[in-house]
Amino acid sequence: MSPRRVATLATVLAAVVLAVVACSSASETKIVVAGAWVRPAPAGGETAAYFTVTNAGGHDDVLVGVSTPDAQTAGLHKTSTDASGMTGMAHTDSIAIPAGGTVELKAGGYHVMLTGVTKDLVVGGSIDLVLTFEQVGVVRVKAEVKGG
Ligand SMILES: [Cu+2]
Repeated sequence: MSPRRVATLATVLAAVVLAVVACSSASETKIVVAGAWVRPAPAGGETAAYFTVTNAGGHDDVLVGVSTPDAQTAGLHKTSTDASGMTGMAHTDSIAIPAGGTVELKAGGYHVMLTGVTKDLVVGGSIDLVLTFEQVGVVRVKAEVKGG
């Protein structure tokens, strides 16, 4: 082969590799967790943590679990208001994160419930959250302690 043909072949191969990479990443699930924060609480107390999950990939995913080294228990909860106006919260096993969608955990909706926090959570501090998704597996995030 002439050097020119080799160069052409290399270019074609590079293009093929790039196309394959682009294809596989477009079809994979891509989960981004942003803006994680937790309400202040005294050591031993309970509190709630919030964050936004974006699924930038082409497959649905499901948040199936949460844990933290910074509290005795951590669980997924949902706050809702019933027909009579009573607000309560209940454990939920999972939160669906549809392909291309964003799910916000926020006051009045989904949240991470923490009980028995192992240290005083004061503004400026942080805790570690370990989130488990059905497709992408474990995602670790730092939640900043914030008022509000
Ligand atoms: Cu709760």
